[in-house]
Parts: sequence; structure tokens; C-alpha cells
Amino acid sequence: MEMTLRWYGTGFDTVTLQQIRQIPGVTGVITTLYDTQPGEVWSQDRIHALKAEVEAAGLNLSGIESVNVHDAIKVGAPERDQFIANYIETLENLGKEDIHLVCYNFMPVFDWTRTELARKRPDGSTVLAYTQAAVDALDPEKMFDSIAGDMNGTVMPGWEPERMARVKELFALYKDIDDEKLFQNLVYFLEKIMPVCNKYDIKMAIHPDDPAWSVFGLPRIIINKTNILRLMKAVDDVHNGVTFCSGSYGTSLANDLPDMIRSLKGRIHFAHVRNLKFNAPDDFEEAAHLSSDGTFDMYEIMRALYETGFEGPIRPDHGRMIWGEVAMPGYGLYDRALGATYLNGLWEAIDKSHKRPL
Ligand SMILES: [Mn+2]
Repeated sequence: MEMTLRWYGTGFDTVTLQQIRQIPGVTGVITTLYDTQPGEVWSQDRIHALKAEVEAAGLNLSGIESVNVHDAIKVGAPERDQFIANYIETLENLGKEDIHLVCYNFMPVFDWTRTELARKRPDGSTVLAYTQAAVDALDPEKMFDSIAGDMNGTVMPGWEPERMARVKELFALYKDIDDEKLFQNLVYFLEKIMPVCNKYDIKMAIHPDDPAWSVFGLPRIIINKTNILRLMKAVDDVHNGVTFCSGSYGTSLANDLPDMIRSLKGRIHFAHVRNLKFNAPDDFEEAAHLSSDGTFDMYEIMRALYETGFEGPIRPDHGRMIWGEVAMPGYGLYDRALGATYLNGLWEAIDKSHKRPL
């Protein structure tokens, strides 16, 4: 595995490549062209410049998160073929620049959903949190306004103001789409892009829906073991793979995370590893990475990745906001650096105990 951090790019991220370079054991970043819109073709020149910038700082460009999928593809609108052609062109340009991992998601309207971006924990740190009661009480069109004030002046992925201004229109677009139609549209998309992925050895890694259930009556499909295995089988190509996000699959306590990892052996190309603390099954907050701070057994998660031969990038995903840092919620430097170090420590211990059993 390779330990990485997500980086939004110069001008968008409060964290610099130089800071990331100084976190021990972090050798790469997962990044994106943050100012592109879903459906737009990424030029090879811009990809080349991004990669050169990352490499000049002494880091690898270990993968892209995300190349977003246009809504026309998700709903199966007539213009989807044009947008798929654009996506293929982007993949081709990434392949020519020797980039082989693309994370994406297939969530309708809202990407991840949280009801608080700065819940205070007993130690004074602040974290993203979710309560079903708060979602149930909310008009989805007001969702953006209700959390925009806590974004610390940043633009959060999936919550871009331009997108949220169209929320009513987006809901209308999805009104006839149920889980099965969404699944079939995803299969259609994957089948069309597999040839270019094979040509350039690009591993597609779908990020799960977060939380792992329907919000505001919208369909949600990448939520559990049954559905993700069905998708792996429907397009049975190693390039159709998974971003295993413990914090997203983990929102549902019915998901046995180490068991899911083992059942996806060979198809996990990217891992987001973080911990959640549950106060009730439908009320959780993002904890520090340590097992002892949350609900998940992080050792068992890392062990399952290790024992299934996972070789892709890992990132500590979100962190708490600590030590007075002002950054995009979830994406500060300090706590993600602590998380990366902790996860690297677990990995080293697992690796050594396998190679030198007591
Ligand atoms: Mn994630």
C-alpha cells in the first residue's frame, strides 16, 4: 500500500504539497482538477501540469479523486452517450499521463451528507456529524444553506454553490429513477468505459454512498456487501473496482467492514480509512483514527486489507479540526497527519508480525 493524502490543488486547498511532503510515510497525493465541471473533458496539458507540480514537490500523483460523473449518465438521459464519450476522452488523457487510478461516485443530487460540519467533541476538537432526526426535519432544498456557514470559506466537494442552486431541478431529474434503474445506468456507463480502462490500465474505484441509506427519498445503491458484489459481477473486469471507504460503508452498523474487505479481494484499488463514533445507530460523528476513539476496530480493517494483498493507495480520509486550524471541514492538515502516522504504524506492526511470527 501507499500512504497518501487528498489534496485539492493550489488555490483550493489550505494545505500545501510541502506540508504533505513532511508527514512521515506519506509519499503521494490523491488530487483532481477541482475547477472542472462534471461532463467536461480534462485536457492532457492540464493533467500534465498538475502531475508536474505534484512531482516537483517530491510526491507521487497516486490517483484522481474524483472524475465526477454527469447527472445525464446517472439518470440515463438521451445525452448520456455524449457525456460518456467526454469521460472516455478524459480517461484517455489521464492514461497518456501514466495515471492509473480514478475514484468516482454514483450518488444522486447530494454527494455525502452531513448535518453538522463542526460538532464539538469533549476534547474541544470539531468534527463532521450526522443525525437522521436533523435530516428528517430538513427541506432538502435548504440543506446547502443550513451547512454553508460552517465551510470555513472553502468550497466542499459535491456541495459546490452552482450545483446547489440547481437542487430543485436535480430532484426533478431523478424523480423516476429507482435503485434498479440507477444500477443499470451504472452498469451501462462501466461497460462503455472498460475498453479505454483496459487499454491504459486505469482502475476505476467507485466510492460508496454516504450515508449508506437513502436520504430525501433519493435512490442509493453502493451501500452494502450484496450490492457492491453484484456490481463487481455485473461488470466482471478488474478495472471495475472499489474505493473501500470505512467511514462511508461504516455509517451502517449492519456492514461488517473487515468481512466486506475480504469478500472484495483483488477489487479494492483505493482505501479511505477513518473511524466513526456512534451515539445511536442513526447519530454518528467522525472520530480520531484510533480504534479507542470511535466504534470501529481499525486494526482489523487494516489487517483485512493487508491479508487480501491490498496494493493501492490509502488515505486517512477525513480528520478532526484540532489545534486551532482553519481549513475545509474534514480536510485539515494536523489530524489527517496523525491519522496517516497511526495507520502506517498499524501496517508496520501487521507486516512484521506476518513476516516474523512470535
Ligand atoms: Mn471516503
